Amino acid sequence: MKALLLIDLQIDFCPGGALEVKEGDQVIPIANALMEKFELVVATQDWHPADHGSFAANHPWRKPGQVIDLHGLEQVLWPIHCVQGSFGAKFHPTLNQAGITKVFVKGTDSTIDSYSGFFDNGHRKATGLGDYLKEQEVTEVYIMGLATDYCVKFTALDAVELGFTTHLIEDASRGVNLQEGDVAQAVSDMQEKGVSIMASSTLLGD
Ligand code: VGL
Ligand code: ZN
Repeated sequence: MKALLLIDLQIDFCPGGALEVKEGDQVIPIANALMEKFELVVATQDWHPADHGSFAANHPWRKPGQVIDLHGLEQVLWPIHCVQGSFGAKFHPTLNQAGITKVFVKGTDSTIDSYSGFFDNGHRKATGLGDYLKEQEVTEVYIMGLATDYCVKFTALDAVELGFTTHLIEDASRGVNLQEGDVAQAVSDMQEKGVSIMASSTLLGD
């Protein structure tokens, strides 16, 4: 069984959002088209409490982009984004939500961030995604979404580690590029760890 994993296709990661990813909205039509090709479509949703430790605003005098130690883990600080129940945390309005079988939320613990859709950044707690995919007898995952250099990357690396044959749909993903070259580096890191890099056209047949 194959599954399509849609990573964080939320308003805050699209242009005009709180943590906007350049051209983030351009992957939404690709997601909608790809859904038609999969029996199982799973989405992740970044879903932070307002007091989340990844928000610069929750640390005295800190600014987005700075790096701190958050309970023993290196943490990049972000603008306030994807707050539970907020407008920006919603899926992009043109995403075909009816095509999504199941949603897994992440980043719900204030004390730790969660880039991967499978585990928090300390690999302390699972979101349930891994067990769910195994229950569904999934062996192969196709990953796309936002952002290539954070949540997409760490989801793909965990997928490999969990034993899934893992594909990155590169043109259906966009990155933050906090530093120039971060996206290219993320793609090569994924490839090096066994993720196959592919284009949506391979699945869509165009
Ligand atoms: C993400 C930074 C902070 C992502 C989520 O979805 O890639 N990046 N929270
Ligand atoms: Zn986040």
